[in-house]
Amino acid sequence: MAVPFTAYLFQQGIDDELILLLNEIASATKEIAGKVRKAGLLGVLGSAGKTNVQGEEVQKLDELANEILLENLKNCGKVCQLTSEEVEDCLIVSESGYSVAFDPLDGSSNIDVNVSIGTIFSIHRDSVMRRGREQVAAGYVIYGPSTMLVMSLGNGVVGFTLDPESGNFLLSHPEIRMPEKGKIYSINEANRDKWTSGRLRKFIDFLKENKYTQRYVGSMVADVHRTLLKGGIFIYPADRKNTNGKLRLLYEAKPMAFLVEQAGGLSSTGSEDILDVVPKELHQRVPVILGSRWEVEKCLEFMKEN
Ligand code: AHM
Ligand code: MG
Repeated sequence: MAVPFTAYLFQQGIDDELILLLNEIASATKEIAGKVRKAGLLGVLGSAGKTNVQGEEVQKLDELANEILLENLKNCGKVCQLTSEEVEDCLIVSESGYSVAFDPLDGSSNIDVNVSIGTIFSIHRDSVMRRGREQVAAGYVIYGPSTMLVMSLGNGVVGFTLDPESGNFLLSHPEIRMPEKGKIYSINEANRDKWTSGRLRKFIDFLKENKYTQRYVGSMVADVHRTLLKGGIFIYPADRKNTNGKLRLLYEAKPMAFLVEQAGGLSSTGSEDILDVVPKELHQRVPVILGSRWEVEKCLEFMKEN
């Protein structure tokens, strides 16, 4: 019998506060998974008719997922600060404890078309405004054909699959290690002419010449999940429209970079390791390059060439 999530946490020698907090995240995401599964029947598809702090259109399910996470985490008694993609300011809950940054429902453009979406979370002691290397835990839940919770406590990466019968997350991937080199690149190539780095175009051409194939879901959780399991490279670069890239440091780039590096891969903004970036703003964006060591190193070599 596969190990249930809570039993796994008790085996890790982490403090009870963190166990409780991670359990809260697991139960909130199970609730979100339930809504996602029945979205077309619950009348929660489509736009909520407003834009968020970042000027992006908010979907009804974005809002619902955000409320579920905020409610669970505010009331668990272990959290001092909460930061969400959907909320402008950091919510101060208490003086000390853990801080959580989350993207309640990543991949918003895929909600209405029944394509994988997810929740991403990053946990620090006290403040989220810390370098990614200092995360005590990070992970995501992918709402795909299976619902999976993938997480790192800083000692490798593990994956749990939600068992619909028992309603438990069960350990299905006890050790996720990325291949050193893959065969897939993942980037929104429609933006090619807008990328600010011409050298990135050369790198993508190099991958094509070397028989790589392309996969791009447009949900970071799904694209990173595949990259973790199959290797290769995922890139969301700076372009003329998004001069620092599109993805947010605190609840997209930093937790995913932590997972990738814990699984033996690499991450970079193009100029430094994502895990070394010191956050300056809550909703700060950074260019993201992450994946297998071989491809990320090769990409950085190309980016440095004149
Ligand atoms: P979201 O948090 O509003 O859903 O936006 C983030 C998403 C990522 O999941 C994905 O990697 C990216 O946006 C896709 O953007 P694009 O459609 O520009 O390729
Ligand atoms: Mg997102």
